Amino acid sequence: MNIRLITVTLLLTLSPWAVPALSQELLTNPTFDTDIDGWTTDGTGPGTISWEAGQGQPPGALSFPDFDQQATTQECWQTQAGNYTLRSDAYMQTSGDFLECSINLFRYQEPNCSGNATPIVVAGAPSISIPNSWQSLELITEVTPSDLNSGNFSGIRPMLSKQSDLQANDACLYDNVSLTFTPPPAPPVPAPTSGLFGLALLCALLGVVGLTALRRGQGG
Ligand SMILES: [Ca+2]
Repeated sequence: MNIRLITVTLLLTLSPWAVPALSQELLTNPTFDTDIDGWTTDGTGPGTISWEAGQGQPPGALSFPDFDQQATTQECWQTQAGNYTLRSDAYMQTSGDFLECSINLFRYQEPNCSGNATPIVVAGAPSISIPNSWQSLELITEVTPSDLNSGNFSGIRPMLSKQSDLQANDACLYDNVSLTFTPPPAPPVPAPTSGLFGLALLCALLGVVGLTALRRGQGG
């Protein structure tokens, strides 16, 4: 067995370091390559959403051509404790100087996203006000166990929205949407021993590793 591998294994086994948590992408159609399947209007706006073949990076984007509008996923996730990160590229297409294209995460009373919907960030998501250029939006929120116990945080769903429509041809375009969930770090790996005995054992094991390396060095 490789000496370095043995050393790293020993250190990981005996130290109380936490194992880093891995992020998981939740969305199934985040880049709109050929369609906007899986995305729908939330029923509150008067207009529609559509697929724009020639827009986006790479081409294929979700577009809001009409007045005040929101779009969400048909899929809903039962909320878990951890970090949720929502990202999107957004393009504010307007002949004026202001149009709000924003992203948000909504929480629901029920795990199937029924009941009251409340924006997680009450003040609203990041919005963009630079016309006719692609911007990157990002929203990160932490869900704690006490949030889940509050009884009003069972389902979670992303929301793209277009507001403050002022010009005739205003549109919000979205591409490369991403919703990732990162669970809390795993609890520290317990050391097999504790206190001075554990320290002595670590020193002894590292000594054995060092002696082996020394002998190999002398032998080779
Ligand atoms: Ca695209």
